[in-house]
Amino acid sequence: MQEESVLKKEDNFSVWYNEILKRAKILDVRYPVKGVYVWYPYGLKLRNLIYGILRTLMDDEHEEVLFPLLIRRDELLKEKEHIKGFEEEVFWVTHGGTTELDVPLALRPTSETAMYPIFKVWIRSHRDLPIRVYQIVNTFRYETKHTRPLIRLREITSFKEAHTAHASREEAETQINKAIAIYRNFFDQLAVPYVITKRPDWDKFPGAEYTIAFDTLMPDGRTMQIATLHMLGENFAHTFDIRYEAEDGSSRFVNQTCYGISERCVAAVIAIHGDDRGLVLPPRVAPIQVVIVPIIFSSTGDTPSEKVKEACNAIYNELKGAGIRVFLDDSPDRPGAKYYYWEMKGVPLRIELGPRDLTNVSCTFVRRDNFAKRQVPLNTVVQSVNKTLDDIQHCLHARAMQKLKICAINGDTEPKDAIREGIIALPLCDNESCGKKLEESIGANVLGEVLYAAAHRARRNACAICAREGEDVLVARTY
Ligand code: P5A
Ligand code: ZN
Repeated sequence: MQEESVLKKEDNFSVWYNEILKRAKILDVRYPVKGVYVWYPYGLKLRNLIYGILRTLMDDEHEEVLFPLLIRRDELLKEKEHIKGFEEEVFWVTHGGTTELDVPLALRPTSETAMYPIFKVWIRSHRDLPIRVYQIVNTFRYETKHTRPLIRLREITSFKEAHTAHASREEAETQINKAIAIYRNFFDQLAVPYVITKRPDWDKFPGAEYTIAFDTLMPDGRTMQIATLHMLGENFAHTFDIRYEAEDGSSRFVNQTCYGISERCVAAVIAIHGDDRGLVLPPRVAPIQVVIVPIIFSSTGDTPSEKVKEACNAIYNELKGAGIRVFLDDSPDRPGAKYYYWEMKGVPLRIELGPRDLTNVSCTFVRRDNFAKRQVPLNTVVQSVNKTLDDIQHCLHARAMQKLKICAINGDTEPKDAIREGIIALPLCDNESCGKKLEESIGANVLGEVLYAAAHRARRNACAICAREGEDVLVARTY
């Protein structure tokens, strides 16, 4: 446990982010392939707790499946719009040993073209619908923009993709709304704030009719897309000939949706809540929720030290019995070094217990989010821990929500200046050329028409570019 310098998150977020991933042992970036990384045990525990929430939410109305990693070239190329969007991003398997393959195989960049030919054979009649499946898999994208751990990967290790097929367009629309509710619930549990927008046509998913996206605001004032939902309509159904026999005997195309989340959700948790001392993890997903640090002044086995150890063990057992993820740090390091270490790891609550606490039949709670300290009687520890963890979860969420402000542009604010701070809202008509012009003039991206943004009321007003009638869109510099 060596002590390292304090990192200023505000000064240089990018340096802070990379250093935290390393110090807190989330991801090892030394793997010698560009854009692919190694999960450390602590990082993977965090990832699994986060994905456990997602899985539970998905399992409610979806069934888990597992499709192959390899996709035949001819299948991948079938949907014209889809492949136009992905052709520059596909990794190809061309050989088996030294033999060239008859049909080159793609490593899935996403699984539409792996799943839908099989949907075709699964779906016969209206009784086979709806299909609602998901999988959590690795996908590969040959990203040419600057790669970043958890954020822009060439191997996405935790791609949660859901795919649905319905008898009617209305049902597909309803499914999109249900999925939005699921994703909102998910990010709320992570205490990650977001805005929801409908992406402009030029930025929709290749092959989709329209795309809805969740974006969060990162500490450097840029937004990161953390989830997307796509209305596919009958596009892929026509390409892959996915039809069902309706009750009246007619043959109809299915309507489809798909929606996905990657380990960017882990990046968001780390980036949004962390501070100059390291990670700050929401209790809901912290691999260790409580760390107990015994305050022992001598190691000679005198009576007070023994009593302190006993009391710490008792608290440990009680908390563990109550289902709390607790760790007792009885290593020989100094308490100060332990505080420093567990703060860096983002443990939400520290319990210190020394001889003086014992005389008061109490222990000391120190919160990771605001460093508030208080004495807690030993006989109320479990309920106090539960209450404090709930409160930390809540406070982290509230604090993060406050940081996600939207600057509504009016006469007094210059978009070019405001965009440096974060997300702006301004009226735009639905003319693509106006959107593109705006993007160029301020060096930012149109996120899209506002579907949800806490504390922002969308306005109708003259388009910021052409003065025709327009409606508020959100605009930001993006990851
Ligand atoms: C939806 C699921 C799809 O691929 N097909 C199945 C649809 N959508 S998407 O927008 O292309 O990707 C879904 C989300 O994954 C994240 N993401 C990435 N994360 C890390 N590294 C990448 N290279 C990467 N590419 C996409 C984004 O959050 C995106 O919204
Ligand atoms: Zn316009």
